[in-house]
Amino acid sequence: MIQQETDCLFCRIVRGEIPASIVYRNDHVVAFRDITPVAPEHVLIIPLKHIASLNDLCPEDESIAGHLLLAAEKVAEIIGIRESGYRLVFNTGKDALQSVYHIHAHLLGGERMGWPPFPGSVTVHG
Ligand code: DGP
Repeated sequence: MIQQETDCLFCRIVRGEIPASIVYRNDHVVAFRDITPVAPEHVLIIPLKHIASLNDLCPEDESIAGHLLLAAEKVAEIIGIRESGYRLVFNTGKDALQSVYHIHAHLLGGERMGWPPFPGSVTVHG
């Protein structure tokens, strides 16, 4: 039995209660198109298990973390950007603007990106 939350938006997508454009699914993760894409290709990869953020990932979730990364390459292949390249982003917490508290990797691609991701910003340590 996979641990889920009744009211979590992404748990509801996992259960099929909210429609989503599913790109890939296996016994551990599901990948679907972001409703507000910020790149020509923008897919979210989430675990079936409800885990709020990377900060809540436990040692027992090690295999889930691996499945998220393994799914990224499969999704990239399916949507045709495996060779052209892609970026994975895990927004975590308020400074990163995480808005849905169910771990998700944003898989972004489909055009040449910039690096660093914050052009013009000043790096402040401490
Ligand atoms: P983040 O800000 O990192 O927590 O990203 C959450 C993403 O979830 C955001 O890019 C928009 C997306 N999103 C929010 N609600 C829905 C939804 O109902 N369906 C889909 N497909 N994506 C959603």
